[in-house]
Amino acid sequence: AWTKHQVSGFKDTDEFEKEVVRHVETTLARSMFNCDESAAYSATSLAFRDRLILEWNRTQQRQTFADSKRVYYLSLEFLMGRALDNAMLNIGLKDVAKSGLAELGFRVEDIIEQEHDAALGNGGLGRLAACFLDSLASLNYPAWGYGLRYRYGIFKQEIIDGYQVEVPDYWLDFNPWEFPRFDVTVDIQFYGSVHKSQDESGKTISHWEGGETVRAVAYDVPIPGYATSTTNNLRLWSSKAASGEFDFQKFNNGEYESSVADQQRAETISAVLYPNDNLERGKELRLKQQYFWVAASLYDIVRRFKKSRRAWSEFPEQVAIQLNDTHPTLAIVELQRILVDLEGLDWEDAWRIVTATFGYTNHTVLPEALEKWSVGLFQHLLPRHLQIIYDINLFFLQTVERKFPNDRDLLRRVSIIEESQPKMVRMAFLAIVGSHKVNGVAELHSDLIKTTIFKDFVNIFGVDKFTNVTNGITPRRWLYQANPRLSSLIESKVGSKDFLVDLTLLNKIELSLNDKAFRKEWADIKLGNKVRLANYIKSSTGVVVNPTALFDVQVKRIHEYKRQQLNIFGVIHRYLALKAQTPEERKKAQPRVSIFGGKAAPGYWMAKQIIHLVNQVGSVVNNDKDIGDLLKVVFLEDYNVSKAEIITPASDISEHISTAGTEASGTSNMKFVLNGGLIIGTCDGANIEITREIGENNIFLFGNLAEDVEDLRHSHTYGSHTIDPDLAKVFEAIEKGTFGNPADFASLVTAIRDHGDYYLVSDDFHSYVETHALVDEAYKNQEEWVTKCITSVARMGFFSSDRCINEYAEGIWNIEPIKEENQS
Ligand code: 26Y
Repeated sequence: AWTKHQVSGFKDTDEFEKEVVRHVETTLARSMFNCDESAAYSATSLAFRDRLILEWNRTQQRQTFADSKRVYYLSLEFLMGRALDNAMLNIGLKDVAKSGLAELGFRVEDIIEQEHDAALGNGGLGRLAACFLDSLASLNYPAWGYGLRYRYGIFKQEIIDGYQVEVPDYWLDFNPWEFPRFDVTVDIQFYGSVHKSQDESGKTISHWEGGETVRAVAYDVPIPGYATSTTNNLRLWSSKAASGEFDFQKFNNGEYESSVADQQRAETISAVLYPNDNLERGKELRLKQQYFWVAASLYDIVRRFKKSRRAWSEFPEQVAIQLNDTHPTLAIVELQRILVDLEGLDWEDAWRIVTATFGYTNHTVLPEALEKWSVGLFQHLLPRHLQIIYDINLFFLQTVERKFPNDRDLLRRVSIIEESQPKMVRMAFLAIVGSHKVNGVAELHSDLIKTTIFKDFVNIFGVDKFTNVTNGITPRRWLYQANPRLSSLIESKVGSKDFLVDLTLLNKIELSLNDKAFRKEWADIKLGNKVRLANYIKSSTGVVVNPTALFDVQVKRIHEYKRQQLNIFGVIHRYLALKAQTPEERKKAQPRVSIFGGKAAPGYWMAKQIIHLVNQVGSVVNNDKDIGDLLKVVFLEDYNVSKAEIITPASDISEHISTAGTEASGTSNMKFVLNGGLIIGTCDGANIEITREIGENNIFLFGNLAEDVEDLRHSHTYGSHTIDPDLAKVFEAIEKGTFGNPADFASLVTAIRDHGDYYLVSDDFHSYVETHALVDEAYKNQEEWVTKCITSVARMGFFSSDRCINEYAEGIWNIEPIKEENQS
């Protein structure tokens, strides 16, 4: 009977308008007479949210009835960006909203602009998690994401006098996309001590007692699939004091400050996202965040499983848990604790369940990014977990010993506990031992982890435990949403929007390669996107750039291994070369705009120096009358997801130039090519597979190969290290003060000249500069260039996150889609 009361949401412009007005006047308690863009944004979002939540309910019901296996994606970062545009497009009602808003006196673009990015992540790893959620829902997989509801996401970056300044990103003022679930809470324990007792049969039982308790409260974010009613859930945990708002005892005694302090201490756990990307810092609060989130999520997952009244042995047939890097590795220990201490299972039975449940994705081989926690910190914060880790290690080392007797050095190398001073828990090793599959994120990376950092584990567990799932990106956000004009041009050639759900259909546009009108429209769209970016550059930096110049883009986190320093040294080299030319010679030069963007971790000195140098070079070059439009250099502040949606479609060439063997995959490389830009890159990460797909004529590769990096580094330290002569001239210019006080940039120069050039900037410089010369020449032949771009886009089908998620579903999770009956 209740079905006849089910709300169905709006279907047309009229109904949409009614919903918006209703939300303005009731939910927001404002009158339509003073409805500004911000209120219109809120009301529009609420109208869409209502719809989503109905779909969400039906999806959850359907998935529960189906009673099949679910996947849980555990990630400390979800870099979602804006939700409204994505929801409108995935639901298919953007046109309805556009006309409805127009009738109310608003432009849909302005309303979309009102939204604050959900920036709960640092970079690639967090954005990958967001693309995965979109694909999981779009492919109708029963899946939940679990993360932390940070009060402050990644900081906002301001550039002041050429330096990065960090400003807090408070984003929760009014967030229509989340549902607090004050009834879904879990109390999480920290500190305390462990006591043992014996049951009737003489079995030892461990009790973790005392310490302090913090309450986790669930906030749910609906995740709409594209062109499907499936709406999955992202559950984010927020921390608060477990004993209610105040300690009334203290409050009654007049100790107001201290009663409030307890509450604030609890709320600190989910207060802020750690802004380090690929750099581990070993802070207690970070470990607290990890356990808080993992324990709440597992409690939730186990609670759901228990409702089915199945035997524990069936847990892995109902539940797959994917660990996004080692950050959630404590989940392995926590599940073992639940099964052994709380549910009374035998250690071996429990461990079989645990290892069958978990999969671990590695995202980096950089030693400074591998998580390690001191045993002392563990003992203090999570005493029972430390015992369990020691037991896991003991049993693991026993099996190693049986397989490879008398190899003491092997045991030392693979031990989960590093016998250093102080002793450390190696989280990656724990993740490998506790999972049934370990995957890298691009072919080269997956090969590298097998032959370097996890080599011993391949010998111990066999090679089949290790696999590759090359990353992907969602074409919904990164083509349909970010580049609507290109998307509809492609649609006109493919004959439908089906390429948005089967990206391999892009190959159909290669048939139109010689279609004049198509090529003209293609070039026109790129120019339009460049004009839009040029306007943005003007309004945000004041620099005027010529939209017909070659746009050269490097936007990503600032890191020495990603080599923005190579890029800016290359720009300086170009500037010096232009300066040395006569005005007549300069006329032949290809005009360029070098565009940089990205955040530096607040404590990463070298990264901040790089930002400063880029800005200093910009202020010299951009004001040099000899140079004019031939070269402009801009640093776009506060690079984030919504800015990426403007920048990516406007690129002619983008830079993916990490030292070979250091970038696990990269995902922006895929976004740029999908948007009709070419790339210059090293043989690293997914660049290699992109080359294989699009053809080597369509990419500008340069530099040393991963296999030669070790020898080169060795020769820097032990041989004679000579700096590339062109790079030496760049250093000379810097040291002469061409770009301001040379002392400001001394560390960037000496890292290369005097401290071993770990990232091989000098070794790759010549090849880099030469390859950029090839880019200039190629760009001058616009017909050839457009051919390369169209051909590349046509061949990018492989890099959809849909393909990627299907590989995880089949090869690691063993889950099946659950579709609504009447959906095709
Ligand atoms: C330990 C902690 C400080 C830490 C925090 C964040 C360690 C690593 C990270 C983030 C890593 C990250 O973003 N890695 C990137 O993952 C992408 C998705 O797989 C890859 O494309 C990219 O190459 C890799 O750098």
